[in-house]
Amino acid sequence: MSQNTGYFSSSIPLNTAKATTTPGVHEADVPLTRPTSLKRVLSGPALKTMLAGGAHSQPKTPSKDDSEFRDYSHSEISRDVATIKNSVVMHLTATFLRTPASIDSAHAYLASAFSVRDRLLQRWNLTNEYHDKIGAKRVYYMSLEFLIGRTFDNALLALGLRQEYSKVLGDVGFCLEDIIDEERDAALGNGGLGRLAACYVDSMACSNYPGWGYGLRYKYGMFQQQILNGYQVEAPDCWLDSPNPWEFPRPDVTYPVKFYGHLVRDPHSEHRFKWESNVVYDAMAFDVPVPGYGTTNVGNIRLWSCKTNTLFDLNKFNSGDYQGATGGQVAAQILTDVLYPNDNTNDGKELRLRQEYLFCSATMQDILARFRKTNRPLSELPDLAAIQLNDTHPTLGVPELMRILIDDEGLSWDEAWDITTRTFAFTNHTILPEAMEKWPVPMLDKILPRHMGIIYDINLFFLQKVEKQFPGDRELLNKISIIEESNPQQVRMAFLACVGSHKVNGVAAIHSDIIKQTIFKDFVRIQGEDKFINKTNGVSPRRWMNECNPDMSDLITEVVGDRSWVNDLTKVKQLEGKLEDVNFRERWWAAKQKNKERLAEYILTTTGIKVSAHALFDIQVKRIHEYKRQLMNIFSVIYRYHLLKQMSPEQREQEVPRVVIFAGKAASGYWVAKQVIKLINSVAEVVNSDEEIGDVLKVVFIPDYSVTAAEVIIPASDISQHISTAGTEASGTSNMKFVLNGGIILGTVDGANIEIGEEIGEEQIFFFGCLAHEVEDFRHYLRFNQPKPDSALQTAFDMIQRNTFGDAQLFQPLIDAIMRGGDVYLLSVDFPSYIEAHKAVEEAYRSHDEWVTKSILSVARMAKFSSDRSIQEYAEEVWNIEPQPVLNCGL
Ligand code: NBG
Repeated sequence: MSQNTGYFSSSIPLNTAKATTTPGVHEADVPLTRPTSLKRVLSGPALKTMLAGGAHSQPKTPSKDDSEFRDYSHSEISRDVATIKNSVVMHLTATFLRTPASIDSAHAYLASAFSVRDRLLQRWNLTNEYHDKIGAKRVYYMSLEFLIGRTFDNALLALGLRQEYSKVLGDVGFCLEDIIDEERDAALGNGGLGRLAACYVDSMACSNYPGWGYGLRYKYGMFQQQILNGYQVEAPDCWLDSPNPWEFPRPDVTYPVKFYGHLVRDPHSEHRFKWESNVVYDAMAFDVPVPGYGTTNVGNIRLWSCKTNTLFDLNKFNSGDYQGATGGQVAAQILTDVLYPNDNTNDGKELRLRQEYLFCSATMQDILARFRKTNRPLSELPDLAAIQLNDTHPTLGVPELMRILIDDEGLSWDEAWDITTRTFAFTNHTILPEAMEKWPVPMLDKILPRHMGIIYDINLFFLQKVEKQFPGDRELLNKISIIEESNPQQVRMAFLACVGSHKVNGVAAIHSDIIKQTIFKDFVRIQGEDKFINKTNGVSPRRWMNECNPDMSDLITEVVGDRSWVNDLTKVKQLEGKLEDVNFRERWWAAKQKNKERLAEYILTTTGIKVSAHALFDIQVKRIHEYKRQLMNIFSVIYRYHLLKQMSPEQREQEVPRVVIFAGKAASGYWVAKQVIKLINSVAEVVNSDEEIGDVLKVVFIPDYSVTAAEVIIPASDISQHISTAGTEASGTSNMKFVLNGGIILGTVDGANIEIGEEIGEEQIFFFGCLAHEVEDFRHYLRFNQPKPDSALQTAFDMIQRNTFGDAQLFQPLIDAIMRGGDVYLLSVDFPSYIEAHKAVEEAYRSHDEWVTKSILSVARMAKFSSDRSIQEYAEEVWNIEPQPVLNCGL
């Protein structure tokens, strides 16, 4: 913890205040004139006055047409170091009660972050005020997960204030990088789906689209993963223990959300009901600003937290029943306490259903409250609001909107249904059967009786329509019914989302095709091809290049001429012109090498393992899941170890040294995935301590994978592995991040790997394995026949079974899943071509020149995978919204 001494005595002369332009930030964004009160620089005597509480003029309460207020908002971003320093000092003293002797890096971070947030707040207000004023149509991106990671550095870069803050912190004895490290990740998501949501709100802000994310404010985010004796151990992630500068509590934005109870039919209407219940919780909003890079627009993620103070029972407390007094609070609070740690699995817990409903109900009420302010008829809701369902988790939004429109607003069923289906669109993110959300009818009926009724009606009217379209086809009706006729009956949420939406999309071309041929096959026939589209995922170049890979970013900036590529990734194409430039190539590689050294350092700190930064870095980081086949990777490592052990020292010298790096969390209840982690760590222990092997092979499992860890790991890859069984990984997004950072993919013909290959050229990617259309035949064969592992895979099995990596019994179930369990993920089928692909990688890596060419070409051709492109496609083809830059608002 660094201590500060000279902070309060420093004095900055007024004339240092100077506005400078920052690449990527528009001229007009830089304030030229500011109200006098803000020009005051609080140094020396002024600071003393401020500390005495005298220099603070009260903020003006704005009226709607207060143009002075708007000017103030618009010009607030000041770049002069003195002003920044004043605001940091102000927060240190006034917000955090620090004295010169008690400033540590944690508080230096908080004060700096709060001062950045003040700036964002001004822009946030202006953005929303402007979008309201012009009656802009907004998109609402509903997602149970937002894997945001850190915000401070991202905000500094977006506002173009990184150097200034570095200077301010440097002046008082802190290093910006250390201060950045004080921030805890907002880990409100499991993996790709949640990170995608974060990239999408970033792109909306940067591309000036009026749009908000909606989600839940979990008290405990994604658990912290510790590795003890090679096993994963979960610890709670208490990320809200210290103040969170990146949220604004909004006690005034609170909605009641009902559960349980009973229904009373409206005597005057067939479809209207009154829903009565005593179980009513309050959902309160917290707003998380999303900084826009190179624009004054600021996006927003509104997260709901279950508010509990109204549930405190004073009567019970007064009569001495303390537990009873707080019982209601405990029951409510738990709703937004934890994020379910399942990626691509649905465990059907009642609490999760209640979470989903709290989220959907509060969000629908909020969207309608905003809409009502426009005084336009409800039939025009789809002209002002587009709602995107990020997977099926927010699907209860459909019956909830129907309920409000019919029961509260008095609309007819047909009117309500028309509005609902024109408002919602749905993204499917998986076809794994275990991930398909289904809720037992009795559970839904008990918790949400009105919604169950509405779902029955939606289903009835849908089936009646289909019956007319395809008379007599009973089997078809059974197949497409929203209610599955199992015991008990289940509500198929994917079908409900599909029927309730005007567009359905998958997340990569192959995946969108697969859903049309499998789960939605009959829906395509009934509702028409046009409804089913593809929107290939993307990643934010702000975080996944500009922020995490500064050296390569500087090189790109040099080639492009400015930093505008950060908001227009098509410009990286210009890198191709540098392919023959020897000096450029060397600097490119130096940037990669520096990233590898940074990762080697990180590995040493987090695991104690020393790796050579000159080895080939071979990385697989993602959630641990059977379909992602980390097991196949570690089997190949075992085989490599075996080969190395057979060699003479001279032969080993000739090998390409390799560091195989794993990271990723397993869902706490996913036993197989946890055994895979144990196996990786057991292999690592043996290999890393084998002196004969030395640096030729190292195996590392980096604990507690997170967005922040990814920002260190991804830029350092030579090879990254994306090796899911063909047809199982809907898209993948880390594959995009790795290639964008100059790494090469070793992967299957699956998800977005395919489109990446198409864009960058097949010479730049190492494909292997069977194809998606072959998978069913192989699975069918293996259901009735024992797999025949090739000699390489058999060698890996044998080594495990000879207790080379500890007690073989621990790992036998992993082998059994292949040899006796039908090898569902086709490891035995793909292993030979996987080993061949590894050989090809090695050959290519030996030719350094060839490798550098691949690396530069790959980055140059990655424009398609910017999330800005994805968002633009959604905006134009699904949401029908336009960019609305606040800078052009003329205020
Ligand atoms: C995941 C897929 C990934 C995909 C992300 C984002 C779920 C349900 N699906 O392949 O497995 O990249 O979604 O679309 O988490």
